Amino acid sequence: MIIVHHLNNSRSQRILWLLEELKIEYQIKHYQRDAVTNLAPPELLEVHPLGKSPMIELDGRLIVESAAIVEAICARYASNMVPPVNSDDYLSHMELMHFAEGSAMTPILLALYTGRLGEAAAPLQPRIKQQMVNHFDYMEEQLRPSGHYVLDELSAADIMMSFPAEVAIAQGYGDTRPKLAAFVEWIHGRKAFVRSVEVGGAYRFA
Ligand SMILES: N[C@@H](CCC(=O)N[C@@H](CS)C(=O)NCC(=O)O)C(=O)O
Repeated sequence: MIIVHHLNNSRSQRILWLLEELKIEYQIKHYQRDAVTNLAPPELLEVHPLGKSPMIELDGRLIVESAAIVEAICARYASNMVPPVNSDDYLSHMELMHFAEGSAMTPILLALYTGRLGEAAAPLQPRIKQQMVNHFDYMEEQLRPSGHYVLDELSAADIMMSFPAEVAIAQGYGDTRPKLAAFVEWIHGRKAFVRSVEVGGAYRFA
């Protein structure tokens, strides 16, 4: 049995999307962001010292970090969503699984936090903006003619890349990145994604 500790409007949405795609039975424990600070509620800290979402329980084992969660679910239920270990595609898979959180989210979060500093952050903004553009260009360029990352059908990398791609589109970077815009449109049109929003609660990037 899988339990998803799901924070509204968060990276946790892609875990619900994956589980809906796989039609696996699971339960959701819902957590709501604070209306003023937008931070996770203290209840998430009672689950794990990081207090972040997503987290899942897989047969009683708590797993944190989106990429580890996606890998664990795919290893158990959907090995076809990860390329064979010794293939070149597997290296591309690993690169993007790490890129999605380790690289793409860095300028996104820097922009979010420095945006609250007003003029004090002005000297940092050109570098942050340049890094966002660079990372979003790479995300555009890495999409295959089929519209997917790594494989020509839905794979674990698509699940991980969905969140930074959604942020890019929501922030207006899709106008000059048509493949990225089409990728997000494709995700949002999938029945499994629509169901994931129905069960997860309103999602501002959908
Ligand atoms: N690298 C982690 C990031 C987890 C993370 O930062 N989650 C955010 C939601 S998008 C969160 O829980 N934020 C609430 C808070 O920090 O209070 C992952 O991919 O799971």
